[in-house]
Amino acid sequence: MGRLTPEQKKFYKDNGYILLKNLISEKELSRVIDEYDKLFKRKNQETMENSWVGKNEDNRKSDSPYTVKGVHNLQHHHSVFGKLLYNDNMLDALEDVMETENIILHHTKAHYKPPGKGAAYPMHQDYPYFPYEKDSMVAVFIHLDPANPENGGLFVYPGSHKLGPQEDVGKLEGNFHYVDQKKWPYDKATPVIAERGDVVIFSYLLIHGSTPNLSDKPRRMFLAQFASADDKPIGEQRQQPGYGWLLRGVNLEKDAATSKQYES
Ligand SMILES: O=C(O)CCC(=O)C(=O)O
Repeated sequence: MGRLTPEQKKFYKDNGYILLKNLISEKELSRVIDEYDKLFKRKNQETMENSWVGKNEDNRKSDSPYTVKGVHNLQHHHSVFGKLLYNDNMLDALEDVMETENIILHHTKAHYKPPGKGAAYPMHQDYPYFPYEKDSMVAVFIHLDPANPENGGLFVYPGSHKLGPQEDVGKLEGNFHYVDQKKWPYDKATPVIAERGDVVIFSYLLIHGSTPNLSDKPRRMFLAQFASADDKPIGEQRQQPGYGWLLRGVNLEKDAATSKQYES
């Protein structure tokens, strides 16, 4: 069932992202935020996976104010996150932008940017982390707090998804993936100003990043990555525990052989 207007669909096609309101009810959002906060509290922050620490490896230390705290695959920590993946409004919107009703999960994650100095994400494409043959992969970025340039909100280069994969400067310099920051600076990118509960869907080819959190409150987000069931990963990729979970439609490509159950 479609959800987006023809104008919204065109906006997504032209720009590679779209900001959507009212996909998630206040009741569901509050429940998610409650369990999100409990999860982050439950996990000793020292032992949590740190998704992005900037160039200084010392920032990996748990007490570093620069660290972004990350948890992957939250649906394995509390059922509320798995339920969120079946949100019909979200899946309706995904159907519209992905142009398929057969939608699989790749993974989910949460980034908690601490107040004051939570690190920035340099401009990057998600593509090099998990390239797919048909480029069907999209992210759904759910804002659990209002976001803007001051508190570490998203910045995007509208239309950059049409340029295909860009030079992966991050890989040349180290372990992460990011594009040439001089060619794609923050100050020429478009800030995505979002309210609590707003959702941004964007292509994995869209060049995007986010600024440090300079506000006095944390900036929380939940992100899920989805692909079309008939798309295939290119090359060896890091295994994701929830990978291939069908959230809507049918997977006609799925092999029934037990030996192939980890393939999409
Ligand atoms: O959490 C953020 O601010 C940015 C996350 C992001 O860009 C990503 O995970 O690809």
